Amino acid sequence: MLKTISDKALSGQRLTREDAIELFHSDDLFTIGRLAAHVAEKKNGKKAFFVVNRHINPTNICVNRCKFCAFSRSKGEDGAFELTIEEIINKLKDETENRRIGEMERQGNSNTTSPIHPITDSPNHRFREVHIVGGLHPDWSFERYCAMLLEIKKTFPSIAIKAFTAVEIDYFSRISGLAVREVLERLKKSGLQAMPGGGAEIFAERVRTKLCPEKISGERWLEIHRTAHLCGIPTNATMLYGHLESYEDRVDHLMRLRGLQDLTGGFQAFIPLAYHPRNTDIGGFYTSGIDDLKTIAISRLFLGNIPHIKAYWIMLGEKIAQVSLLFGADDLDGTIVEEKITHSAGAMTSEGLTRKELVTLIKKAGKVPVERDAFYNAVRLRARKRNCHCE
Ligand code: V47
Ligand code: SF4
Repeated sequence: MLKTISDKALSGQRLTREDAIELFHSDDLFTIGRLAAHVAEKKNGKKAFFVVNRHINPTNICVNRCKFCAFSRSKGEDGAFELTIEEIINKLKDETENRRIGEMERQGNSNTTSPIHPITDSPNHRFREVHIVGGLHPDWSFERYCAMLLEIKKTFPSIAIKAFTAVEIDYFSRISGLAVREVLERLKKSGLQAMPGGGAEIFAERVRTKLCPEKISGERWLEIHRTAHLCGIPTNATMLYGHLESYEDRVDHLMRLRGLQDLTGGFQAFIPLAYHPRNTDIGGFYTSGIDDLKTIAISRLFLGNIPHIKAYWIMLGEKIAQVSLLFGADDLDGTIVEEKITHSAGAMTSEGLTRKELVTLIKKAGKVPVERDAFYNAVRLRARKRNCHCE
């Protein structure tokens, strides 16, 4: 039944809108998965990427209050929080110290007051990336965000800063009176090196207005990513699925991303985000494992021009994320450390994984773990064990 689509995928031809809709309606998960795995292997071989990173949410106070978001609060509401720049720096310092100490202990040196041994300060055990996203705070100035990045970069020059969704960039433009391009240039000067893919949700207007009436439109989201790419800032793209959208809406979303990527080539990875229903205004259900795997696989098949498909283990669960590596995904994201957005909405995963746990998940899927930086460069290519680029 999927013969024509299979032939296209195997010969490297682009799938059409109709092909993708047919795949979403198909029950033949194994065929779809096998095709996606074939395409993924052609792109990235047996490699599966991961990153030693940390998520930071500077505040959950947000003027948008999207209907699917259980993380945000209004100012003064119970559970609202705001981090100072010093608190953000301390969170990063704590983790850096913990990693160093943990490594010393593994080497039988638990004297934490001794100077840092060069091996314990090895690239393997340092954060490569900090991922910063938060609410649209009604009182914070754009200067405060720039100061935050400057301080992080000054304190941790080797950690790449991936920060702020297009929704935040649009907000910075409005509160500062600067054009989006100027906002991005200022942030870049302050240390911004990449942007995450959040805020895309689902572009289709009919659904978007129900999900997040206050949020920027899909067109604006795409325009901001286009500008970021033109400024030399690589970005990711996401799609929130499993709520009110139809398969047609999902395919429309993928088509618009593929179209922009044709123009700029600036997307590094696509990340399907599985909707979590707890404590949200729209309620609904968790996604199924079948839908998760199918969505990953179809994304791989459809988005031939985006290099990486990320299986975000926080939302998929460790086990489905691991299986996704056999269904077209080639990246598990990272150690994360502290995750608040999905956990506010009922995520059942832990808030972080260790580097070793990520390596084990990948190896047990029969893939070769590759620790990467924020730009998909392997951080360490020297293989101590056969088939592994990261130990
Ligand atoms: O923008 C909010 C989503 C996003 C819910 O680019 C929800 O590398 C599920 O974008 N159920 C933030 N999802 C997360 C995100 C992300 C995560 C990891 C890596 C990257 C990357 C980006 O989470 C939000 C929104 O789309 N979200 N509420 C919810 N109830
Ligand atoms: Fe605010 Fe983002 Fe939550 Fe929407 S999803 S309410 S913009 S924090």
